Amino acid sequence: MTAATQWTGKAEQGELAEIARQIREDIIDMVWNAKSGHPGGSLSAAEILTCLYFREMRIDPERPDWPDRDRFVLSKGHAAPVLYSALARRGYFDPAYLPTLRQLHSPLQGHPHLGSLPGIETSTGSLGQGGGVAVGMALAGKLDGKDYKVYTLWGDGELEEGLVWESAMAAGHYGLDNLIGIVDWNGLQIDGGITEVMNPEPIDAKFIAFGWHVETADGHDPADLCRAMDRARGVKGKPALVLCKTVKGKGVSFMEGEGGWHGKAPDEAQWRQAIGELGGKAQPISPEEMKALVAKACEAIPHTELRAVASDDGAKVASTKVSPYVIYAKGGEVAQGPATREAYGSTLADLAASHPQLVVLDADLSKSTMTAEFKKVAPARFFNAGIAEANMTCMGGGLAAAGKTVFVSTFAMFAAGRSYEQILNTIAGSGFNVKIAATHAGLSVGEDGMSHQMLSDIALMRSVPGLQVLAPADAAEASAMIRYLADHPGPAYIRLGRAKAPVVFDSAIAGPDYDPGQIQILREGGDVTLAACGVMTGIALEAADLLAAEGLGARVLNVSSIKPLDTATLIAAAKETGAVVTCEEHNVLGGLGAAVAEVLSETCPVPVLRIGVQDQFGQSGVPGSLLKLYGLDKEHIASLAKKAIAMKEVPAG
Ligand SMILES: Cc1ncc(C[n+]2csc(CCOP(=O)(O)OP(=O)(O)O)c2C)c(N)n1
Repeated sequence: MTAATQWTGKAEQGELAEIARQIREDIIDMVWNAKSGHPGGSLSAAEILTCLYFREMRIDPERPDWPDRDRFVLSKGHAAPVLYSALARRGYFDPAYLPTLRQLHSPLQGHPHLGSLPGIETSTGSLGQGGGVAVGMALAGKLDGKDYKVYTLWGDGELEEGLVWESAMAAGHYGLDNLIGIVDWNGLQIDGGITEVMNPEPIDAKFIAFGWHVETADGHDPADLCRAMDRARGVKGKPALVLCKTVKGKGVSFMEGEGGWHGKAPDEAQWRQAIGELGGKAQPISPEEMKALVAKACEAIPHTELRAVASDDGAKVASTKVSPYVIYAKGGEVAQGPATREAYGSTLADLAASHPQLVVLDADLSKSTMTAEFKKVAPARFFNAGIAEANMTCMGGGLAAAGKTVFVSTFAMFAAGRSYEQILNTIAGSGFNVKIAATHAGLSVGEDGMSHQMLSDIALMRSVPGLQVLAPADAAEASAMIRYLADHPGPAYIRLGRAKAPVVFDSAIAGPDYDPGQIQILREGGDVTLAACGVMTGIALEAADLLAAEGLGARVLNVSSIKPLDTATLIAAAKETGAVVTCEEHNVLGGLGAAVAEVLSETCPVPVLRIGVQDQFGQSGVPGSLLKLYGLDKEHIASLAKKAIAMKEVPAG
């Protein structure tokens, strides 16, 4: 690699070609040292990023978080080498560390990861997600009255992703003239030419039809590119696209226009040849030098560690007292109160005035999710994403990136199902402050039947690192949770119901001491533990009454945080009662029962039996009948509790 040149301030037009040359040399060197990576689509974008980072964007490498900065989202995240080189050459970090790309412990991950390197605005790599994030950032700019611009770079093959068009539609709909999309129009994807694999042409006409202004440019001519970018910056009332004609592998003779160089590293001879063609000098790095360089990079580049696992770091101290907020009287029937989604809507509306950073998104279900309540009182901070849940999730990420506390809402089926991978990669993968409020979860959706009864969301969501997974027992607890989430940054999933919910808690539970990470003991008992969440908590209390009538003491736990799980209180209950029954309105695979069984089998093996849907689909019916049909009723809980008690009495062996 040549000397660690860093440019400060805006480059002169005449310098741009030299900067792009340097970036190409970096790309080849990085991929050679990594022995893997994506040279083709990085080389094709060298002038595009040069133009952005050295002429167009209002940025300050000394202040990567400067609120007024222009933002760049590399939606085609596999081109990380070109981004890393541009950031380093522009002064975000020392270019000497570029060769550590993809090495274990290096902050230069294979795809951009928010927090690993200064200047990265969001985690990307899963194609199609950058546009929605850029839309969210642009919406935040409008909300805050800021004049920054948001740029996002798509690959032309990436345009085959439906999600790109969801974001393009949203940008057009909201008239985001602070958003500039760029397409690296190199004509190749992995399996061949874009027109052979799945033709996204005509690209310009499609964007125009989505309400965009379109510029075209020679993506390798810095002057032409900058002119097109300048024109795009000046567009008013609509988003602008700069369609950049490029050559994949540009600058290296044997890579140019060759699809095979999409994701492949050169061998030594090819590396030497490529560096030579680019006018540089091949400088090998020994394994020892590389190790030392990674260690230095780790120290020198400010970065956060990859987010820690949050599965068992809930309450550290076991709860010992029965919750003072339980209002269900022994021996009765739990009264039915408001649905948890009703509490969601009214609490959001309540918080609107005191939380000016609160923003709410919905996907054409605001009257059902109850976010319409928030819209009534804070219309400027409510955005409808249309029937485009995955894009809504990404938009939430972009708004959160700009400092908003974001609640995104739709039915659990679409929140956790349709948007699973956006939650995983964009929201949790970036650690964004986005709360996924998923209503209409579980069997109690009722008559809509199977397609709307999400029974797998807890399983999906608890496997997302760093995501809090909550399921309130009733409306009072749902309200307490929403208040808590509004004040505690970080990604979270909250599972809410459609139907009237059993009333378990007094509304006073929503006090400043409320901590969803703490299991609440609802009833003391020494013979068996009933660990429940969501609507099943109230039913578990009724089951405890049935057991009491037979002289059996059931300790009832409200495990409304499935992750992090309050293992201290759970293990104490398992030890003291010797048997556990879990109760959830969810598939028995992967949900609360699985979480409890995992912890107890590793710490305190006692019989654990699971009430829930037995790996089946639901059907239409009224909620109460459905719960009974699938065995989610007090009689079945009581009978399983007796079975669990009998199991602990069987001598081992
Ligand atoms: C959602 C998703 N699907 C598949 C991939 C695997 N993948 C990585 S790059 C790529 C081809 C991208 O082609 P294009 O957008 O034209 O990028 P370029 O040629 O500019 O590198 C594919 C399929 C991915 N990263 N994300």
